[in-house]
Amino acid sequence: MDLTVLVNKFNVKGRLVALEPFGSGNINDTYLAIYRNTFTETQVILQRVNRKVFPQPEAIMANMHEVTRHCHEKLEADAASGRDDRVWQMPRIVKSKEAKDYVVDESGDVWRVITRIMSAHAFDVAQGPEHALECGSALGHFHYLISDLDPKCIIDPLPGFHVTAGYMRAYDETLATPRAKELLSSSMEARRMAKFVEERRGLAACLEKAEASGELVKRMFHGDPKVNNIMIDDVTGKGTAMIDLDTVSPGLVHVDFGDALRSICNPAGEEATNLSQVVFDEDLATAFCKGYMREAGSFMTDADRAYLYDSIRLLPFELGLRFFQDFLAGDVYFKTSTPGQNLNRARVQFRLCESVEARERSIRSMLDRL
Ligand code: GN1
Ligand code: MG
Repeated sequence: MDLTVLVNKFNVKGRLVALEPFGSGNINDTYLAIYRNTFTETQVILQRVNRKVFPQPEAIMANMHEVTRHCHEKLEADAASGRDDRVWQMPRIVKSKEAKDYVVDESGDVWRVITRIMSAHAFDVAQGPEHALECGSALGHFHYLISDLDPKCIIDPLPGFHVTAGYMRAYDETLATPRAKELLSSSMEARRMAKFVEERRGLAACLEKAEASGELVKRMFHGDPKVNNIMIDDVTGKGTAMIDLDTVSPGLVHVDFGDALRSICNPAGEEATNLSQVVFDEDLATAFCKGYMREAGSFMTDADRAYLYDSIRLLPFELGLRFFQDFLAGDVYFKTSTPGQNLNRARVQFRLCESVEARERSIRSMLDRL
């Protein structure tokens, strides 16, 4: 279906004056739509939910409905009470002209429109300690917002998401395929990376074991709190919203903590090609943690704190493993624009994991001081 026809199925006032690709997500297709009328302009985000990744796109939308309903109520109550030092925001679902949360096109794809958070931006890499601190505050505040969301309202958006042991199994299955064998035999780099994974098999289940033993308990998590899913207010420089709410579900907050840090503390970014620039920046980590603890520190138990370092080490390993497995499987999950892109993304994450390992003592002592 023509994109213009599609976006016009949603209830936005004004005339459509621009519709263009937007953002740098690896999963969904995202567009910015601008509408104007005589007096003002409305900007909204049009997205196709990736059916290859999310087995039940309708469930993603039902979840989004619940998450935004819950958080908007809380946000409005907090704003009225003057509790916060800023206006925290969250996108809203724009209904279709048939008053639905989404539109299904003729090929069965689910499309949605959500409001754009105006006068705010997300960045692909951290801009410095102040930005990192604001990212920490935004994630901590988001954890507060979703902490009392009833898990029964949420349908598992992506079975197996962030189950590292499951990614290990998928990797092992892929390794046994002819395609993967051939890729490994023809690339020394790929063999080096396979060795890197072998050396860390024991790491994969660290959080899952702690959960199984009852030391860690699932709460609600965001699932994808990377730096470009954290909106910063252009006017004040403060964190204002978390976006990309597709994976909000019951999970360990450690996964969010580790995932945010692996993204924010790598100033070279996920697509870096010069590996020597990929380092875990401890100043950014300290700033992030300060912001996070300010908003969410009161939820942290001693057991939670004991696993923070493991989460910082695990998440770059897990994402590297996911990219590497996808490369070996023929780039079927993450969007790519060049053939070796997933291999390169994996190299970056593994390098980051090594950089965390090299700084273990210093990272642990920073965490102990929180
Ligand atoms: C994917 O769509 P995007 O770019 O926000 C992925 C995350 C990864 C991230 C790495 C559902 O997120 O888990 O951390 O790429 N989302 C899913 O850039 O797999
Ligand atoms: Mg995402």
